[in-house]
Amino acid sequence: TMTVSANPDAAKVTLRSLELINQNTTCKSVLGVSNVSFGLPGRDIINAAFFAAALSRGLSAAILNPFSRDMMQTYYTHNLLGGYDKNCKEYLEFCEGNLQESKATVTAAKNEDLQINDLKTAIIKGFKARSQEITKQLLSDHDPLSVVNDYIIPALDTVGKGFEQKTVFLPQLLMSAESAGAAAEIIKDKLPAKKTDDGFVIVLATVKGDIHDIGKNIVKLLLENYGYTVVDLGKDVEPDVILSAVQKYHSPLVGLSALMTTTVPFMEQTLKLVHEKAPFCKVIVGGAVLTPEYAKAIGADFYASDAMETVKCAKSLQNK
Ligand code: B1M
Repeated sequence: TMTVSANPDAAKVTLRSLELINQNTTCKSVLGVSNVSFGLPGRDIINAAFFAAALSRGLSAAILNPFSRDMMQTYYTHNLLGGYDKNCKEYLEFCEGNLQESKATVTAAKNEDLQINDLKTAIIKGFKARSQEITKQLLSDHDPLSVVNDYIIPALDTVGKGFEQKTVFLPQLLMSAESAGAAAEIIKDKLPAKKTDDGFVIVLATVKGDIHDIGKNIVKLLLENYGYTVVDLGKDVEPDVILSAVQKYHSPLVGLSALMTTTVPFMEQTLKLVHEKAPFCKVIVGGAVLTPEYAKAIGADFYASDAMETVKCAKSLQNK
């Protein structure tokens, strides 16, 4: 490219050339980006804008200063916006200041998952396959519920705190959630559902507006392992859908899960609807956001702090 300080059309010609090469050939391109700003002040500003324009016209490779924050910012943002950066991983690492190092460091980081032997760390880092492998190992000498309580929940609590403090971002939260879900899948195989057909059907749902379902799924897992038939309505479930299921199965117990302050009102709404239209059914509530006092205040019949509490509650109700 020629410098715009000498020719106002210089950048335009280069960009148009890139566009034509990209559209009409399979040929790759390489560009010495900074020539464009020769002779002007604030060169990084011009270079970064030109680089972004060139990338969007199909530039394959660039010669640039990798220590320029503006240039690398443009590079990672382009990959992010172009959909080349899965889970926004490289962008987030760049923002944390980790990615300005050599390629060797990046490669080492990519192999990092293999060196992690602790389930909590694997979940926090969002290494799904590694989380599953470590869970399998843990289950050889740990009780499945202790894996949930001592590793999975603390890992998610750490990520949740980071999210609140803005040191962890949504794509990372999602990766951790996926890793935790994958670990729970392994536990599911260790806690197979036992079938007892006594008509005691428990309906479970995460309430309207709420998509957090890891906790509810663990509750389901344990209830089934204790022989209960569970009808799982999933997440973000409307109150009337929950009521219909309760009526359909003449269920003596419905379990509602909510994890956000914004969705607890829907829990209350569902609870009232069930009490009014299906008085034979007791309501048990749970989820990190709830306290026993709050559960009582919204009129729940039972509160469960964890999955085992739910089983205990179902047993006491069944034995009445
Ligand atoms: Co989000 N999220 N999240 N999240 N998330 C929380 C809940 C939050 C506290 C994080 C934070 O800011 N610290 C915060 C809520 C703040 C608030 O309202 N007070 C939050 C937010 C804000 C959000 C979004 C709005 C973020 C955004 O988009 N900007 C968004 C919400 C979208 C929506 O729901 N509409 C969102 C999204 C997500 C992910 C999708 C990334 C993912 C969920 C994936 C999934 O569930 N499939 C996620 C996660 C993983 C979390 C945290 C980190 C972990 C939740 C979890 O799974 N815990 C969470 C922070 C935290 O809780 N520390 C957070 C582990 C699970 C086993 O525990 O669910 O409590 P828990 O279940 C326990 C017990 O509570 C009990 O038994 C279980 C097993 O022991 N239990 C029951 C639960 N339900 C029960 C029902 C019962 C009985 C017992 O009935 C029978």
